[in-house]
Amino acid sequence: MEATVVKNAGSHYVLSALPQWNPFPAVLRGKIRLKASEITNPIAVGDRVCYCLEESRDGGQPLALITEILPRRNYVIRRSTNLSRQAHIIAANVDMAYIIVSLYFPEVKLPFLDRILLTCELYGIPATIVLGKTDMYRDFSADEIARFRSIYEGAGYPVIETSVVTGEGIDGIREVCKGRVNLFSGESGVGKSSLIKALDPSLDPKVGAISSVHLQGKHTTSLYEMYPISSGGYVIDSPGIRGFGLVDVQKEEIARYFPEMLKASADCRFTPCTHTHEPGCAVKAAVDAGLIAPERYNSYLGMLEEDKKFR
Ligand SMILES: Nc1nc2c(ncn2[C@@H]2O[C@H](COP(=O)(O)OP(=O)(O)OP(=O)(O)O)[C@@H](O)[C@H]2O)c(=O)[nH]1
Ligand SMILES: [Mg+2]
Ligand SMILES: [Zn+2]
Repeated sequence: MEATVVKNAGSHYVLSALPQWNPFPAVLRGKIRLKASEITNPIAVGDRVCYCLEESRDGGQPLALITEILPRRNYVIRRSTNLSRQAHIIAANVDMAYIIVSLYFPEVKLPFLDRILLTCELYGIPATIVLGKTDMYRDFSADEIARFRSIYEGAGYPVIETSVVTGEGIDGIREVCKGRVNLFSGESGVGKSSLIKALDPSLDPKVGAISSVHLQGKHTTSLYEMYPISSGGYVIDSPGIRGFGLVDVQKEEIARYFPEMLKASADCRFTPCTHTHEPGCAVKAAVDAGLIAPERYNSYLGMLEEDKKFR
């Protein structure tokens, strides 16, 4: 029998035979061979698995045993830091990744956002950016909101503004979530769990306060968990991401996963071109002409630098 992993609680799992919602517990017994030994979790939320039922010895409910992980269509992975060899699969078989950010409390750091976007590109997962908590800054940050939009729409990503306080953007997200498995990702305190609650008030993921000292979240959500949205579709809530080390990408390839740089690079005089010092570089020309946002280009340079340090 087949089912989807909807919750990963460390030693045990919860499965559901999607698109049905019939969550039931399951365990992984014995060894499922890991392809890459440096991956810390063999099974991630979103994985399709085969399971069998084992009669319980005390006459209770039969127990579901996971016997096989079916091949993944895609997955999102990160290393906790670039120094660590250990990687963690955030979620598998995702139709859309929503990267949730806010201009304040906590303030978005663009290089961090760009790393998550790059990872989505690397694994072929379409990404949408959610600029949340707009009720907190809409009145006095119109310029910053416009700048943010122009950077990311210019790079080819949809940007949706939301607030769970005013309800802005919630209907729109509800609509695009339908019929899909959606991942909500982003740093702690940006409002991932709050957004799930706003999409479907019958759901109750834990929501935590922002630390008044650090103006950051307190890592309230600690597990990956999929929720069925009553209007249709599924959302995976995830713990806030701290650092986002890149996995599986060679330095020469990084620029290919910035969609706007990939497009411009067709006209570079040299191939390969690192888009740093080469004469006739079309990417640098596009940055100079204001067609590629300098913020994005700087994120790219930062990734190259970091690559030099850690490899
Ligand atoms: N004003 C305002 N506050 C919000 C909004 N969305 C979330 N918050 C607040 O932000 C804080 C953090 O919200 P959570 O939903 O717990 O954030 P999270 O992203 O799930 O955080 P982690 O689980 O720690 O990763 C809570 O105090 C929420 O009430 C919003 O749209 N407007
Ligand atoms: Mg949360
Ligand atoms: Zn170039």
